[in-house]
Amino acid sequence: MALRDLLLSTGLAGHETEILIVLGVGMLLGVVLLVWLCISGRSKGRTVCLLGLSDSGKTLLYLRLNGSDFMRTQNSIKENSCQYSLPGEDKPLTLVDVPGNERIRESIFTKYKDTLKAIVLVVDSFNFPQETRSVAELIFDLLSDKVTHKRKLAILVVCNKQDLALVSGQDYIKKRLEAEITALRTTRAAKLESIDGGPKNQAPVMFGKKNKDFEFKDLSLPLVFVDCSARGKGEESSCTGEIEEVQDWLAKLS
Ligand SMILES: Nc1nc2c(ncn2[C@@H]2O[C@H](COP(=O)(O)OP(=O)(O)O)[C@@H](O)[C@H]2O)c(=O)[nH]1
Ligand SMILES: [Mg+2]
Repeated sequence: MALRDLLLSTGLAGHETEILIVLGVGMLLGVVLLVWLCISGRSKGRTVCLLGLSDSGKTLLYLRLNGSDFMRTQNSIKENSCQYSLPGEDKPLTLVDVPGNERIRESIFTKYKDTLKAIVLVVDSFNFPQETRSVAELIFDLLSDKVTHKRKLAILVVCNKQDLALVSGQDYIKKRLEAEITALRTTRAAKLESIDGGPKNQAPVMFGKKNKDFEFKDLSLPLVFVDCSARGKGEESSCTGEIEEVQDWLAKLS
């Protein structure tokens, strides 16, 4: 009755059907917009995973980013996660410290894939000469993953333990990894061909430039190397981590 009075007063009486159609379409558009906002909001994601081999210093770096003093850490089979606030940003990032064990790493990483924004890949610069191949394989797997490219993940390679004497710096580590990934590209491609008669069936994502040695600068993703010491120098009781470059990089993730 009230609606009819309203329509009479606005001269729209007799147009009830048209008005209902307009209202219905409006509501439908509203629902579609709401669903789209939810999906796109989720796909933006704010998770940053700390990945790396066991003992590279992921957990200590994670604790340091949380403002912690030096702590003795233990290998874990469960991830740690926390909210990490950025200056001038309302929404915090979710930092996830992913255990280094390969099998556990894969299952936990898969759990966070859909909300990933960036990866912090921690490298033990001291043990790097013995671990070059394993670190290269980890980066290779990450760069061949569709999700990495689809989500245009930002990647930070942290060359940790720079407080120790005689460690390799980021320039050397980067060059060695480029050479190792170049070699891996050849062996992996040959392996795929021998398994299923050609790389087309389950071809991983190609990265870098074709017919050219692999170089990080050829990637279409933002990938940066930094030196870091999650431990810092001096006694355990008083050492403060040198992690500013990691913090600066995180602060630039918007
Ligand atoms: N010297 C030195 N030791 C570190 C540094 N970061 C971590 N560690 C040590 O390396 C070991 C493994 O660290 P942890 O954070 O547990 O490694 P994760 O297995 O990658 O989580 C621990 O004994 C840490 O104290 C660093 O920057 N310098
Ligand atoms: Mg750990």
